[in-house]
Amino acid sequence: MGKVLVTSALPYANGRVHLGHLAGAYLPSDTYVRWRRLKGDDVVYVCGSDEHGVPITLSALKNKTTPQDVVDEYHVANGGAFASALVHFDIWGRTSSAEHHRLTQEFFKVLHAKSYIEKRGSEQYYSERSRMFLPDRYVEGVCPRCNADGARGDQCDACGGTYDVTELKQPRCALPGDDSTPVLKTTNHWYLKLEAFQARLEEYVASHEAAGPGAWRLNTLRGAEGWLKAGLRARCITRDTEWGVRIPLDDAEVASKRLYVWFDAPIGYVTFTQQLFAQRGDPEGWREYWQNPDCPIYNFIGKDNIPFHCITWPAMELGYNDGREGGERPYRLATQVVANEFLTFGGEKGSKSKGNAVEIADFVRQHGADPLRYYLTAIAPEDSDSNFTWEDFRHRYNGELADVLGNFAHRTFTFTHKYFEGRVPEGKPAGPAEAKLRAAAEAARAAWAGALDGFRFKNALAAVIDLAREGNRYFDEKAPWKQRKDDPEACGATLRACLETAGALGLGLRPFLPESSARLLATFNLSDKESFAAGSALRDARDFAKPGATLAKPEVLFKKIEAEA
Ligand code: B3M
Ligand code: ZN
Repeated sequence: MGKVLVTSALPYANGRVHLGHLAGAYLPSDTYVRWRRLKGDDVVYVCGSDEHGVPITLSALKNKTTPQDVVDEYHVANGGAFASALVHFDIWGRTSSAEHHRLTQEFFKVLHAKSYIEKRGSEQYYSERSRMFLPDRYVEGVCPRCNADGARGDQCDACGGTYDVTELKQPRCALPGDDSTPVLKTTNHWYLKLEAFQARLEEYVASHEAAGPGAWRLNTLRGAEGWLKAGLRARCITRDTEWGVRIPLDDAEVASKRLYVWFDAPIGYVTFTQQLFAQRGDPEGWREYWQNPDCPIYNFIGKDNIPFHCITWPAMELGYNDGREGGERPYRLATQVVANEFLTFGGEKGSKSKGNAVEIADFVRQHGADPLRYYLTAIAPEDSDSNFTWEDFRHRYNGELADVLGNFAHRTFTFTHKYFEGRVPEGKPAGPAEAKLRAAAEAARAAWAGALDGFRFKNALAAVIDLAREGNRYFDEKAPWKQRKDDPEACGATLRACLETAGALGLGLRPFLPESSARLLATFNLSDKESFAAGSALRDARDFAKPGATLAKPEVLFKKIEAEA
């Protein structure tokens, strides 16, 4: 039972998180955290708002407010949205905090002192009218790839292409009230020399090729390998903006520049862990998660974040380790980077500007957290993009949760109440049909645990539903409503086997549907504490249904959702 660190990508505090975010980086990590805790591991789970970046300054300009107001609003809204979906981080931090700025500057200073960061001149767009250098996002024009107008400085929404801002055709300034044509001028920026880490990163990535729990998914491996094959080059880590972490150098040019958001954001994982342990009164405790070779680190992200987690952030950690003061233990690189594909809406990626995505809090208000968690896991975009539709949600929820699992638990519990005074019957010794059902439960449990260990959440959940299907088949075959009259002892054996299976289902749901799992298991009159004593190993589901134990009144677990008019 060891220490485990889990992180979820820090969402930008520049818009409300939607189901696409939840499915990509938050629900899988929360599920995984619940799973590891169920196994008795000591898990720390960190997340928080990514509050820097030029797009936030653009939002502020557009809405005639300040970047601080923008991030204050979304930090609260997004924290609430995750909580409503029962995604429970140990800390919900903010990269605008003083501690985070301090630690980011520390990383910069160490990397700079080791000459992993250097200053270079480059040509950049400048607005004569506004008298400022323009970060890429402040320039718009015609896409050099597909000729669509309104392409952003570094990326085109129409074709998804990325390019250098200087390739943009007919560039114009994108500042509110300034659409002048920018001119190229020379300015200095600071660059992280990624090429210095090429060999070590190749080795790191290759070590995650092999099969086993440390193996990365194909999308992650291919993404990282793509960068390595192209050859790592220095990346600019500063921007012309006054919103962000100050560059900790004695240099007149730093005044109007800040560190690039992707330099500071991953450091947020560390800052938040530090803040969490400071709150717990153990200010050095974070090191046992970050600098401990026995503590695995799992990063859950969306696929667009792969290079930052598999290349740039590990490079920063390696560089920091090279320059750290004697005595400090080295940072450990991530064991697993679990990257998901996208959840789409009407076949398109959810986006704020399109307004096509469903907001988390809205969904939960309408249908509750567990139905949402069920559906997003059932269609998890693990290997390819998957599409959200309301109709499919109703179909899966009604057809699987309500009709299969909910129905099995309900008929089992109500029958026990009606004919066995609400007590788990002893019944006849188990026969071949009971043995078969138990074997199915054992097989389901092995498939479930193996899939959870391998980050295959969709398969793990399917194993639970399949077991419920098996349970229904057994119930129908045994027909206890007939057995009760012909052979009450055999009927007892049937119900006992069904109750054990219901216990296994309650346990199986636990990482996925925390509320429903608790409600199901509460029918066995065991408190959560009794069922899952802290630090205990995985409970045998049969313990839930001990002969003679009294059951609480069952409730309907999953009410059917009517089709919308
Ligand atoms: N904020 C990007 C995103 O939400 C970014 C993740 C940071 S993780 C350190 O896609
Ligand atoms: Zn384009």
